[in-house]
Amino acid sequence: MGREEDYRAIATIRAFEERCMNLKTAGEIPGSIHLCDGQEAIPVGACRALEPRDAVTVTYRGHGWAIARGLPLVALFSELMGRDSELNGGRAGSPFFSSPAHGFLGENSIVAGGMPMAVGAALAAAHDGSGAVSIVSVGDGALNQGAAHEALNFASVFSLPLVLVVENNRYSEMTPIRDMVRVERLADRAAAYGMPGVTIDGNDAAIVEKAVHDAVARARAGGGPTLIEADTERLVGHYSGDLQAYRPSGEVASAREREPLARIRRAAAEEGPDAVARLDAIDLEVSALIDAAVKGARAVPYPDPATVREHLYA
Ligand SMILES: Cc1ncc(C[n+]2csc(CCOP(=O)(O)OP(=O)(O)O)c2C)c(N)n1
Repeated sequence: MGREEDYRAIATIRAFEERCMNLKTAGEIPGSIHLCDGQEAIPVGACRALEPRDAVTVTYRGHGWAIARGLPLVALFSELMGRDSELNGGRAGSPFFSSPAHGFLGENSIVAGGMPMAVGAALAAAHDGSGAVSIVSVGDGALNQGAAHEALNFASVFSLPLVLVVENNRYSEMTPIRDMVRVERLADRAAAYGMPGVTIDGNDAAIVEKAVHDAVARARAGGGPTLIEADTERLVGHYSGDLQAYRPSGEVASAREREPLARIRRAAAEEGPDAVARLDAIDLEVSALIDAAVKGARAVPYPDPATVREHLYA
């Protein structure tokens, strides 16, 4: 994929997320939301390395994965707005989108909760001989959960077709990862499970695509799981109400120099004004796309109150 395709895919997620924040502030999205601004190159690169039969499981910071996996923007906005969307009928909201039709097992608000689920999908794929791979994304803090240990050990022992992407944005909520972990790289932990671990630049979609492609090929061939640690930085708070007082001053400004869109723009500027103009044109197209999607979502009705007791299993 070329520079402009990367830019379009990442800019679409960025614009979606920025609009989400506006809609949240305007009261059109209920509850808190967790944005992935700055981390978009990870889902964009990863999903390019997947096939439709593969299963994707992510966290509450999963809007970017849903978009990269091809879930429709109108459905995503209307689900976020609690409307009767074609995804989960407004029941899932921001942190629990799912769409099996898109190979998207869904988001999960429980830290590391997606990992045993993804192992289950990998186990099913191995059992059925479908050749499908299960990919799961979690944050750096999630690797300290017991469920993460159990999932990785199980996947390794049974050589399951699992790819774990750890989006290392250096914070677990408001706690820096360096205060919680005594290994230099989270990828080093892979050795304890007997699986390969790699650390990559998560702000470059092509690098992510290559790493996931290699891990997927290994998994499909029966080689078992891989842990990919993708370095990145979030440009916004942990959640929509986070004032980020715990972040050193200047940290976000310096992250803005390394974020994926800024990098692509720098490369275009070196090439010349035509290349920059093409990116500007993409920005306009993306903005129109998002405007239209929000308009479409606003036209979706709210669920019928008479259905409130449907989909309950307790
Ligand atoms: C089991 C569990 N414990 C605690 C929480 C509260 N919580 C929500 S997000 C979060 C931090 C997770 O950080 P990380 O895994 O690094 O992901 P990031 O938010 O940085 O993407 C915590 C502790 C939770 N949702 N689930």
